[in-house]
Amino acid sequence: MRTTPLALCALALSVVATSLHAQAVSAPAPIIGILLPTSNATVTSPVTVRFRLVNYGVAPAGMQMAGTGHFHLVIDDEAGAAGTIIPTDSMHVHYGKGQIEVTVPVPLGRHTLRAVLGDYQHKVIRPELVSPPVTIRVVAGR
Ligand SMILES: [Cu+2]
Repeated sequence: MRTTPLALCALALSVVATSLHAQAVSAPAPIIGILLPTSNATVTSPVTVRFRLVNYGVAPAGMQMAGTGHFHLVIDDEAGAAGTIIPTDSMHVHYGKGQIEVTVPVPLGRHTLRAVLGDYQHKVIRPELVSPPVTIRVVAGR
């Protein structure tokens, strides 16, 4: 069978289209978020926080595996730049066991929560995976 130049051209185009498609499928953009509490929620402490992570993996701290990290809850602070170590205190909480839902004490009043993904060494991953801020109001329980 003879292959015409037009057929070769069509074949080449379909190979390009296939490889572009494969690239798009193999590296979809990761998404990080906080599912709970919802923005502007009024809650009592301790607060249940449920994280969301799409197109990226969760692994315990200390486990070096490409494409994975563990959650940090940052309260009333910005996330650090990529590569910086996330502090450890009551307002920068590490979930190094790979938790995706946690219960955390939060002081009374208005607070802003951010989920930040850190690598196996607790450094903000590159490029940064930081959730949109979620503002909550913590009130005294009955
Ligand atoms: Cu950490």
